[in-house]
Amino acid sequence: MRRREDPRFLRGQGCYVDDLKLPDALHATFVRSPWAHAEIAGIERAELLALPGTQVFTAGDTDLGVNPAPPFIGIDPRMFRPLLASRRVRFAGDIVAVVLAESREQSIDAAELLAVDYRPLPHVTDVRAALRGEVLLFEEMGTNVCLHRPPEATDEHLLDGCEVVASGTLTSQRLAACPIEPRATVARFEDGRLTVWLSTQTPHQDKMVLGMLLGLEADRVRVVAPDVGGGFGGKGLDVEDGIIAWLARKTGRAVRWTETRSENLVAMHQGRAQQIDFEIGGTRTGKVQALRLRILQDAGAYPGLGAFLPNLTALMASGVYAIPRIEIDITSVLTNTTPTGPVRGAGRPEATQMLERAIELFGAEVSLDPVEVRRRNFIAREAFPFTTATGAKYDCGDYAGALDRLLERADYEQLREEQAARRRDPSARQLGIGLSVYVEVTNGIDEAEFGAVEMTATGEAVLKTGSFSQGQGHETTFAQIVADRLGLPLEKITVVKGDTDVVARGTGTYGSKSTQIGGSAAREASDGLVELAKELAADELEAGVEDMVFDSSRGRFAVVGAPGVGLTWSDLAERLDAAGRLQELSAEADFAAEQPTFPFGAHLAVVEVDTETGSVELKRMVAVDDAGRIINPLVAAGQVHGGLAAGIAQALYEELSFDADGNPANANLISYCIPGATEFPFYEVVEMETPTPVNPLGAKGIGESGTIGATPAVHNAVLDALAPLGVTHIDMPASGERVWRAIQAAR
Ligand code: MCN
Repeated sequence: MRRREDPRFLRGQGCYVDDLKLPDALHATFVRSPWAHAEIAGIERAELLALPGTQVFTAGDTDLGVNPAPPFIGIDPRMFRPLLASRRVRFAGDIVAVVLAESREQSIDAAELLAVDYRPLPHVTDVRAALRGEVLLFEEMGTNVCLHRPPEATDEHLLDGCEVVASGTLTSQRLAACPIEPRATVARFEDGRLTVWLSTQTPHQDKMVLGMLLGLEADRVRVVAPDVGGGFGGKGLDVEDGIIAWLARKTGRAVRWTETRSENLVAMHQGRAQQIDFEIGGTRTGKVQALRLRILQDAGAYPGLGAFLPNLTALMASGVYAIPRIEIDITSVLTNTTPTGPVRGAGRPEATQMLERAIELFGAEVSLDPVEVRRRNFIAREAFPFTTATGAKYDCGDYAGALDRLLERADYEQLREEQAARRRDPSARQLGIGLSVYVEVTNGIDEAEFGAVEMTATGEAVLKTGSFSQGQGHETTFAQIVADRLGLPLEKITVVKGDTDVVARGTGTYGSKSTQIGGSAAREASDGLVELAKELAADELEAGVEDMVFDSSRGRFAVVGAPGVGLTWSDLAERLDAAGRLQELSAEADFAAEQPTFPFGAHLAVVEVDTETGSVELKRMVAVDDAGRIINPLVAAGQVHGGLAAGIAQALYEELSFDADGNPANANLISYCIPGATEFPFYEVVEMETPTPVNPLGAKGIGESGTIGATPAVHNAVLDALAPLGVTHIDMPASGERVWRAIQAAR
């Protein structure tokens, strides 16, 4: 089944926030700090205000306070981010003022005229240096550490008794989510009510936070998310949106803002930025017994979700392996950089990247092939449900099965033979074969989702879902779920999402949770509607409800023993509509699962490395991804493809960095190397379905799986190619100059 939404997108008929026509709207441009760390000594606005029709607002002109971090993280409120910086800026991109004008061009020109007197301060962009606390972002705190979670009980003897111990550091570099549509916001305040059109993943949560920020009751706020051109974890209510909404109320005019690509690359939260020191120990026969981790998270200038994400890394630290003893210390630290937060995978890729490197190093120490060392440590197929030493309760899995399928498809033995042949000729481009076997958590914080199904007078169904699609294809897959339960053709199902006035409640889309909870809610609401309709049909047909049967292949209600007597959905809707009772033909459900789900898979990458230049070419990418029962194989494969691209990109291309002065070094798509289709081989995707017992669909999430598995497979492949040269460590992105330098160093 092809995606129903694609013709709209492909023909340019999508409607994004920037497409909304509001002729009377003021345009906003943010004035952002060019300094990583500075005092604001003064702001001179006379020249700017000389331009007709311009207004400027600094912290002192607003009554906006701080943007609180989510309460569950446990951050000291003294570190919360002011919506507008008042006395100090803490990263290049911090907002100092916002300028309004009648056109976008005018507001950009006017913003250039604001003269801000900055007194630069010493800055720190390196997380280990920030930990030392020589430069402090909040002096009153006396530290840059915003969150520290030591192990429950430190065991100095954790690795005692291990015959072999391997150690290292995995740096998961800073990444940009890089949605093709940057952030965009329009706000209007009319008759005491705020409407905000937002490019977001989470309309209902944004409505709640906007109400809190502006002191508005819930019924005074409406959030509408029209089409959204990608989020990848990066989108949700941000400080800019709070300011735009405040300005709409203040000025009484609609206010709009669409960021530029460069603004997006310095101001939207960034992902990963984690370093993990690991020690892995076990027996000489290759059985892992203990793992000790020290996780250092760069939270950026102000702590938010980024500070929390290493908790998910810790949860997933055992991966697909049965490791009896695991000890983890988490420290999140502030630096003078863009704040961090979720980017596709959000905390879980780091765990897999570390573990799949650690298991390789351990395997090398005990002279086992990468396949064999993994096999000796897998959680066995029969062991599920399985609780890891870190407390993750895995629902179901078959890791050995995934690896077997992968190796068969890739023809592993033959690949190793080809590699050996290349190694006999040092002038040849060397072949690297990299593996990863992963498990990840979806719906990780165990949420509920809302769904309602209503019948129209013509017998068509409308699903209102609290999930939100930024490109995942819910208009197709959620409609399939409803069509299947109601026995209606897909064309008769409409999926409505993203408007908080129309959809009663919701949590949105992230953590690959939509299908398992939003899809299950859609299913339960559909089933509820069928039960209701049975009663209504029984009334109409003057039969007992116990005698009604529903034929889900045709969407028809009939009386037992009298198959000729029956009503289709449209018959029933027509009758109820005529009686003014159509609204009775609707049902809703809130679906909460008992626990998260744990999709898993195995990936294999083949790279060719030119050992003279360091150039790396990815030749093959084979992927087995098991997300339980699949609703739509084509959509799921598309999700895997996108995920693989993102995962490969981290291994080989993408990195956000800061120069010695704390300037962002990658504020455009020339220097931030997001790859395109030409950089990727054809993917070889192998299907595998292990339905989960956790929800009625048997579905787990698939939106991030490809990303999580691919990065370590490709990273391992590059190191595998370089192994004969003595290279044992290389940071990502592992290609080009970095590979060349590693080779030189080893020589
Ligand atoms: N699906 C399926 N069978 C399953 C699981 C999923 O057919 N067993 C289908 C779903 O019905 C849905 C799609 O695959 O159409 C993804 O579903 P799911 O895994 O439930 O993930 P979500 O819908 O919750 O999407 C979130 C996930 C995340 S966290 C990021 S980040 C990400 C991703 O999806 N961002 C994306 N994929 C993206 N794809 C696009 N195009 N744009 C983004 O911003």
